[in-house]
Amino acid sequence: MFLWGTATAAYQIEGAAREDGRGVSIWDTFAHEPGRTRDGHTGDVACDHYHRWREDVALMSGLGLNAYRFSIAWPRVLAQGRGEVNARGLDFYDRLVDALLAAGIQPVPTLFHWDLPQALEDRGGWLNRDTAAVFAEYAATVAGRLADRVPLWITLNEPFVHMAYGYAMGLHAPGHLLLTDALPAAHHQLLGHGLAVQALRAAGARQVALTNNCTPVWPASQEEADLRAAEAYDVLHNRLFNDPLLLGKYPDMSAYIPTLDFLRDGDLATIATPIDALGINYYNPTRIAAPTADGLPFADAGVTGFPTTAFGWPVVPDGLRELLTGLKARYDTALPPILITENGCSQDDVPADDGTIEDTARVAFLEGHLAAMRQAMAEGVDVRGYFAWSLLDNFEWAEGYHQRFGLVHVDFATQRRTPKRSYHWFREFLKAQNRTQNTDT
Ligand code: IFM
Repeated sequence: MFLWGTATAAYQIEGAAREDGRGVSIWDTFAHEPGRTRDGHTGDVACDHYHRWREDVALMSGLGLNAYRFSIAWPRVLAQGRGEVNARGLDFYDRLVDALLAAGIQPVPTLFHWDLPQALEDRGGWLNRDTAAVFAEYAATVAGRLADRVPLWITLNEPFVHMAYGYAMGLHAPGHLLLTDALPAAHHQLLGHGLAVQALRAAGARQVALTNNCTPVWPASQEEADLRAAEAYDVLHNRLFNDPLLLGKYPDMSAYIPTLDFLRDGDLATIATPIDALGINYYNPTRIAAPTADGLPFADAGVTGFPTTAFGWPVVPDGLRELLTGLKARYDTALPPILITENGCSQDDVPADDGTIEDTARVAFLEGHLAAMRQAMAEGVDVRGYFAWSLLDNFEWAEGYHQRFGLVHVDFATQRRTPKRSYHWFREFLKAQNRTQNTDT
């Protein structure tokens, strides 16, 4: 069955930051520090999904989805990141899973979508190798409770973004500015992934995947310096996270990373523990030029000549086809089936006087990207699912509530949910898919 879903993440929607024994995450800490997020927004309340999950499952049911990707808040399950299990935290996800299954929606949980327990950050976070093993213990704990009903698990969400924004550039929690010294945070996430795959399987999980955020990289020109910089960016954004997973080795980074002294015997074999699918999040291509003076081996030259989202990201649907066929060309038989685990756009959605929200640019975005995905499939890429980001407008990290990605509008003052035009469009699209599937069988 092709999975058609929407995706969300715990800190972006749940709220209830201090309820039922939930511990503090690095995002609670970071968002409460002055100047870290736009207008000082935090995820304390977010979409209040922790209390309104029934309404949100009903919205998904109304869409006709057969899958839902959400994330589990590690500090809700283990307030200190390890040790004593918070049963009330696990109960929440247990209820959610049951409600989804009752609605005919397959739950697809992600175990880590950036909300590391603060207690683990206090011991070095992902810079500390021990965090990898602790992550696997957490994975086993959650699977022990849910694996009887959850067939497909995702270990990490976008380890590149967590490393780059959280550890290299200081734009996300935990707010470190380490530039290329952030690399151990990538390695330990990947090691944690490999250990978690093994722990999940031991606990009865049937299928396991990891989600990478990938981007087609376009050199700003054919000049040697730009080509070299583009290759460096491709290595650090894409290959650093896909090669060890799929090929069991790191790409050559010796030109800008002098030593991989964090790498120990056996790590790469653990990271390459076979997975059942690769999650891909696609938003836009990246255009790269030779470095300026900021210590990185590349510079972002900006993609121009395309429409842009409210974030200013270029809308390039064919980039999804380019990315998928490029992955197939690069990894060939080592590439497992692909799930598009996120794809979407932010728009300044304002309700009209009659309350409707005509987000026609989002409809065009979805149409274009779905067609590009189909084209990649026609060109031989094995894609098994598509999850739109996002079900709800939510807390967009450093941008706070300023970027709306939802198919459903959320009024953050009242928590009123209003399906947008894109929600109605996606529902009709899914109905048509079902009709085709029924005719085919
Ligand atoms: O909101 C994020 C999500 O948490 C991870 N992928 C990209 C989305 C849009 O920025």
